[in-house]
Amino acid sequence: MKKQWWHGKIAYQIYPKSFYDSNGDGIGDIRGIIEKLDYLKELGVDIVWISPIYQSPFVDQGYDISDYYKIDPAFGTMEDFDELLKEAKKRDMYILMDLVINHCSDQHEWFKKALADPEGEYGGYFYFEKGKDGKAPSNYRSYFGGSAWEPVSGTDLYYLHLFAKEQPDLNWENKKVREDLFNMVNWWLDKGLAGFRIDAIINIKKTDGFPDYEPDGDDGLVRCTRMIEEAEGIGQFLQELRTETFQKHDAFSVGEVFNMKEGELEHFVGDEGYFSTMFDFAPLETTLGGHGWYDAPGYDFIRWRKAVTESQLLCQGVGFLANIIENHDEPRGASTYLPDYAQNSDGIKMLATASILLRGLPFLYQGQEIGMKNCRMGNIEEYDDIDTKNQYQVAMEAGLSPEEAMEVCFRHSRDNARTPMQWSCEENAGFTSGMPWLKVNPNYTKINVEEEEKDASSVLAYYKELLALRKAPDYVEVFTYGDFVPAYDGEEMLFAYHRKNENKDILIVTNFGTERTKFPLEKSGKLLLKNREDVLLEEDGLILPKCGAAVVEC
Ligand code: TEU
Ligand code: CA
Repeated sequence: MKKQWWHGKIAYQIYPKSFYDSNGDGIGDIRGIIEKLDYLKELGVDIVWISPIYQSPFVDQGYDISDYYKIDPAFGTMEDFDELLKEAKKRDMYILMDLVINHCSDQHEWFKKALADPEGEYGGYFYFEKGKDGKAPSNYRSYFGGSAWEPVSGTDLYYLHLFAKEQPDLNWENKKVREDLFNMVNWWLDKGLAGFRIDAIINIKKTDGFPDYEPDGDDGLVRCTRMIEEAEGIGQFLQELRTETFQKHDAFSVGEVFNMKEGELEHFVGDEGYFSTMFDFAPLETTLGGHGWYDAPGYDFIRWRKAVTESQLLCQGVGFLANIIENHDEPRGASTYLPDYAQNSDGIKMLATASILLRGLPFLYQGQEIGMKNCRMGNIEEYDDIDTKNQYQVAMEAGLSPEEAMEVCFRHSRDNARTPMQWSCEENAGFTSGMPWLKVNPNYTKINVEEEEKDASSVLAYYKELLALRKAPDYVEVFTYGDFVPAYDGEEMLFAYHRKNENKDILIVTNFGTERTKFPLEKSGKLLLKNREDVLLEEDGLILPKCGAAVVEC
């Protein structure tokens, strides 16, 4: 495998609106990020991905961009951003932005011009289609509910939006669109950006003719991914994106890729792949329901372990996946990927050990390092997220009571990850001196950075040790390039694996069960890290209590 500058590094996602507010308006901002760079550096972070900070009407929290060349004033100015780049560089840190190019905002000037003249030049930037028998051109349901086609008043046309109606899809078949987007990407890379996280990218290739499919719900619609899955030829677009932009700058790119076709992994993340890496969503997919959040299966350790293991084995020798336990679209990992009895600080450290040492690029999400959890809201109005409001409705229509629908949101809402970062015991968790834009999780008095910095046995302290171990000069090679080899396969509640190369063999063992158990060791070893005092390495075996985790050099 070709060595790259980002191999062996640790990445961290910032959701800027909720990270740190420097001026008391209740909204996190760029200067807030600058103030916390030292905190991130000390944690062990090298690469920082910032969710969208471009000019936006915030229908979907910045994933609806109205000007790709401007910073939204809520976050600061371009000068602030340039300073962020400079300050990051000083600390040998790299900044990634979010590249949202499947769609833009309906307030983007391209779309305004397109609406004014759908037959004109800018009409060709989007998908305008004639309706069929007074109905939409096809029966797709958008990701956020309802038809993916919005009528254009005064015409017989509709425009396509796979997400909200305020997020019209850009027409990638139009060479002019691609050129404009590539120029924009290069403009940012020229500024000194290290790369991008690439949003919802699988959606850029549509199936010709927008055929109808068999409905999959009572609304007569079918999820729009049905059409995306049929589309052929996305590779050409992605290859062009890579050669015209990232490759020229040796930039890092991480794709948000759902619904990839089987057998395409190498094209996506191989040495000559479209992206440096892409997120591994296989664990997440074990938690998704068929019709919505309301029919999602509960957490199942065996299913989760199988998904992680299969992904690891699949990408071995092909490339690297980016490993996560949460992001801004998912509930908190500490509330999702742990059995109830393990939702405590030992369990959180155990999950951290299991996931951070996997083969691939670790991406932490803000607050994960202190063990932030899902946040209970009082009623649906307290949620901000467009998807949560939709899923609440979907749950109610499926016959759930309001209380049950709220419980579904508590388990799955994207706002679980978007509540303000918990910095201290002060009011509003020290996130802002003003009114936070979204509720602060009341557990901030116990779970916060300041307290955990004082406590050597905190989740935060453990994350620091874990990241330092992964990057330690003696071990970075094996943790980066070493193979993933499953261990203790027969043990029902254990997740264990080796990371191995010619020189080293590191065994990672985590006990998700309730029993204190002794496991035989083939070779003698040295304990590099443990999450509890009562994790013991003896001559002939390793003793792991419930929620125990150990890293052993064999
Ligand atoms: O998400 C893309 C995506 O596929 C989502 O539908 C995801 O499955 C959903 O959030 C689950 O509830 C990206 C961004 O990460 C997300 O925040 C944006 O809302 C979306 O694109 C549109 O830009
Ligand atoms: Ca602010």
